Amino acid sequence: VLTSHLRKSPQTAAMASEKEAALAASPSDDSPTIFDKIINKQIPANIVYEDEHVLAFRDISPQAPTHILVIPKLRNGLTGISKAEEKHFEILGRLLYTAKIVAKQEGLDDGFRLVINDGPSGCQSVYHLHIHLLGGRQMNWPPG
Ligand code: TR5
Repeated sequence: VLTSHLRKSPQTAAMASEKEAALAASPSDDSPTIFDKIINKQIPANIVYEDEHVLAFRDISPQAPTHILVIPKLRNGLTGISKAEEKHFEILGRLLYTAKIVAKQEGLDDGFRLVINDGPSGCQSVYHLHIHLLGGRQMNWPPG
């Protein structure tokens, strides 16, 4: 009874587990991630866009009606945006441009949000650079 008011709503619980996953992930780890298995088609994903350089697929735990991850096929040291160097200029441009193409493909004509989480404080849980494309609902500001 005492704790009933402290029970987590499904949304709060999801946020907590995402944060837990982020804090459990190791930022310095350069080993393969789950995204390599998606790129190599070793595990299934709902792919919405693919070309030679970029892959976009639906997030397994969507935080909006449309929630897609846009990733480079070749990580090339880009475990996160904080690791970006000049050699990544081209792929960074491709990722942003692809996010726009996919937003259009998804019919997000009224607006959308792109997010890059970085490091534990940024709530990053997978250390292979990815842009979150979120849309299909009204976003709020500031983000949590
Ligand atoms: O927290 P950050 O910004 O690192 O984002 C990682 C995202 O990857 C989260 O939104 C997860 O929900 C998502 N994710 C994690 C897995 C996964 C996925 N999206 C699609 N398919 C997935 N598989 C098969 N396995 C995951 N562990």
